[in-house]
Amino acid sequence: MEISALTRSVVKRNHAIIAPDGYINSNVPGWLNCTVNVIINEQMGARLAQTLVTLRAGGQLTGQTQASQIFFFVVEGQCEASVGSQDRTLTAGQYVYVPVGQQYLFQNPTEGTQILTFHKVYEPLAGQATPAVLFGERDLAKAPVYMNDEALRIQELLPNELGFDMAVNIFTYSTGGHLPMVETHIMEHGLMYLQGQAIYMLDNEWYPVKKGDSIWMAPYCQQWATAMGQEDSVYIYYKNVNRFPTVI
Ligand code: UGY
Ligand code: MN
Repeated sequence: MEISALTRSVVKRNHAIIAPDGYINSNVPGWLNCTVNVIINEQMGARLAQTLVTLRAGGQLTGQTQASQIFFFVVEGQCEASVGSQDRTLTAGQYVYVPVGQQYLFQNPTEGTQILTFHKVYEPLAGQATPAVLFGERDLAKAPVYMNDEALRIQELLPNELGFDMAVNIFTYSTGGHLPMVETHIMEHGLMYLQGQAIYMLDNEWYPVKKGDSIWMAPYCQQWATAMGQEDSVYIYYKNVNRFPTVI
């Protein structure tokens, strides 16, 4: 029998593991006929938000971005997306980036469609245009080898241009793949595992993680990870980029 008093989730000062077993649903105005789990937000000390939305048949997400841009990624299922003047059907692995001040509508989902969102307050940069709406899809063929290690591949889902102040990448570790060093950096991460299992080290603590788990890493939270098991270990992650690093 499972013991309901146990969980792999932890919430610490500079990192969190959020496993689905502890989800409690939120109501979000304009997001209808769906369950919304707010996995990361500023209440934790984060400077991004990450949610997971599960749509019922007839569900819809409607709204207008304000100060924050939103990246929507279809984890499972399919739905119709209307953003700006563009209408597309999005299936698993496809995404749309919605810049600030833009209306969006997601509708006609298949039952159980899951959409992951990353939100960040947009910081404009003088001389750089605010990014436009962007559609795209997961594609391992567009994921170059990372740091000369054939076991590691990263696909960048947003262009590496100064107008963007956030990156969203898909990181694939094949069996035996691991980060080449303990990373110690100013950038913050939110992530969700899309496939497989891994061991993640955060601030010198060791966590087994798997598909469906999410992780928050504050700036300077030391991090290392290795794939575990017989299949690729894959996560989609957010990172803040391209802005002046200090107010001093
Ligand atoms: O881009 C990154 O900082 C990435 N290598 N970090 C991570 O996957 N934890
Ligand atoms: Mn990192």
